[in-house]
Amino acid sequence: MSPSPLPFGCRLIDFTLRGDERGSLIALEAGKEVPFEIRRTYYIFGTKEGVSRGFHAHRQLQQLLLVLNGSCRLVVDDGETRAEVILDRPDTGLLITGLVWREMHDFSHDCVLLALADRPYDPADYLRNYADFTAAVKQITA
Ligand code: T46
Repeated sequence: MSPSPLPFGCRLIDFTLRGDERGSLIALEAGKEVPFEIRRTYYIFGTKEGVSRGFHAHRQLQQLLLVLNGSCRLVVDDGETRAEVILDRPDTGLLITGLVWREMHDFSHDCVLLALADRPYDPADYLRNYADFTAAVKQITA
């Protein structure tokens, strides 16, 4: 987990592990563990060694990211604070809301990264250029 302060709009959420003698189960419900209505889910797996992903921010999208298996390193950045978060256990998720630049690195070969999102896919919601991202941050903080 990240020992440094997280950017504005980012929060780590610990999920309740419902384990018994058979193994483990985690339940995620909108309005409970997930603080928004879930409109979309997607997952990233089979990421090739050395490949990084992301490198964008979202104008509106809220997401909860967690690994179902394996690990990866996330870089999150609100234009002022930049932090690294290692996701390596299925009982912790990273909530990202607001204007946050995100990058994903160091995927383990067995990593399955799950995203729960509050909106359908919309390419227009992406800021794919860091300069456009910082300009958008300046606009909302002006
Ligand atoms: C994010 C990080 C964590 C779709 O058709 N529908 C979808 O819902 C998504 C997420 C992607 N796509 C298509 C668009 C691209 O042709 O799948 C392809 C790969 O998407 P992208 O390059 O955006 O993937 P990442 O890993 O760079 O970013 C993704 C999410 O797009 C993004 O919202 O926050 O994971």
